[in-house]
Amino acid sequence: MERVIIHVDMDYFYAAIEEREDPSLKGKAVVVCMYSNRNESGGAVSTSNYVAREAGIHSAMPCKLAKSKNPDAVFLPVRKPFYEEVSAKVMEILKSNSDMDEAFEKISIDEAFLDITESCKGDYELAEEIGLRIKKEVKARERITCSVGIGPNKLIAKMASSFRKPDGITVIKPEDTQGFLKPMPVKKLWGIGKVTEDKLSELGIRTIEELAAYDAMELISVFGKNKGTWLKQAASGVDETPVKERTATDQIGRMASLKHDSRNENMIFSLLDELMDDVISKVKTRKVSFRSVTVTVIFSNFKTSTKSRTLNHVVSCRDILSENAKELMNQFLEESEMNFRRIGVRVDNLQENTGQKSLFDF
Ligand code: DCP
Ligand code: MG
Ligand code: MG
Repeated sequence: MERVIIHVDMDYFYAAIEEREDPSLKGKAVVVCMYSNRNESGGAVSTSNYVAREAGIHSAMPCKLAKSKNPDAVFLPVRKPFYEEVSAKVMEILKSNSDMDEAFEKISIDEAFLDITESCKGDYELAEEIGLRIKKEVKARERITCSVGIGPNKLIAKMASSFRKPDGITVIKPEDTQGFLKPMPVKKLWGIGKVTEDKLSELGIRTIEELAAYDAMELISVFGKNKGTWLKQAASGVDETPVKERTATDQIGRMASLKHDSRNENMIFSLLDELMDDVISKVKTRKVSFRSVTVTVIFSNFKTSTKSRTLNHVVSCRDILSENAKELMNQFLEESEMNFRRIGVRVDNLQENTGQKSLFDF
C-alpha cells in the first residue's frame, strides 16, 4: 500500500504560546527574543507572530533590527523550558493520532511526522479528516494553531504543511505531487540551503521542475554521489525515508555562558551548580542513571575542550555528579590560563532505572 504521511508544524510557536498566556497581546506585534546574556541589546529573534512578520520581522534577525522595523512591537525573552512543556503536550496529542508509537517522529520542538497509512487505509479523504481532527484537538487542548501537510512521503508532507500557514491544511495526493513541486523555486525543496541554491543557480537551475529534469550524472559530478542522487529524487517528489521514532538521546546535558569571560572560580562553580541542578532534574524525570560525566569548556578564543570520567557504577545522584564535575572543572582551571566563555556539563551512558534503589541513588 502507498504510504500516507502527515506533517504538523505549530504556527509561530513561541510567540503563540506567549499570546495564549497573555490575552492582552492579541492583535499586537509580538517578538520573542533570544538575548545574549552579555547584553540586552544583543541577541536574535527566535520567532515573531504574523502581525510582526507583516513589518518584516523574522526568525534569526538581530533584535535591534527588529525593533527598528516596529518600535511598538512587544519584545519578550524566550522561556524555553516552558515551551518545551507545551511541546510535550502537543506531541502527546499528535502521537495519539498516529498508527502507533513507531509511526511518530518528532523532528523539532514544534513539528512531527505521523505515518497514518493504516488508519486511513490509503484514503486521502480519511487522511484529511485525521488532519482536521488533529488541528481541532491541538486548538481545544492547547489553544494554539498548527498547519498540517499530508502527502505520500515525508518530503511532500513537510512541504505541504508550510504551503498554507498559519492554521492551514494542504493535502497532496500522489498524482498531484509533480504539479505541486514543479513551479516552486529550488530553495523551497526541503533540505536545500543557500549554498546548494547558489550552486544550482550557477547551473541555470531555478525551479524544482528544472532540477527534476536535469541530468542525474551531471548533478552527481557537481554535488557528489549522495547529494546528487538525492537532489534528483527529491525534485521528482521521491522520498522513501521511513517515519521513525527517534530513540531518546543517550545523554543529558546543559551549557550556558558566563556573564562575561572569566576565570573567577565563584562565578564558574556557581554556574556549574545551576547546570547540574537542571541535569539532575532531567535525570530524575526520565528515571535514568548514568555512568559517565563530561565537562565542556569553551574558552574566550572559542576553542572547545572536554573532559570525561567514567564511573564504576551507574548512579543518579547529585553528589557524585557534583564531585566528578568539579574535579574535572578544577583540572581545566589548572591547565589553562585563558578566560572561560561557556561551560557545560553532561551525563552519558544512560540506563533506565530498574526501580530498585542502589546505594548511589538518592
Ligand atoms: N526558532 C528559533 N530560532 C530560529 C527558528 C526557530 O528559536 N531561527 C524557534 C522559535 C519558533 C520555533 O523554533 O517558534 C519553531 O520554529 P518554526 O520554524 O516552526 O517557526 P514558527 O513556529 O515560529 O513559525 P511558523 O508559523 O512559520 O511555523
Ligand atoms: Mg512552526
Ligand atoms: Mg517548525
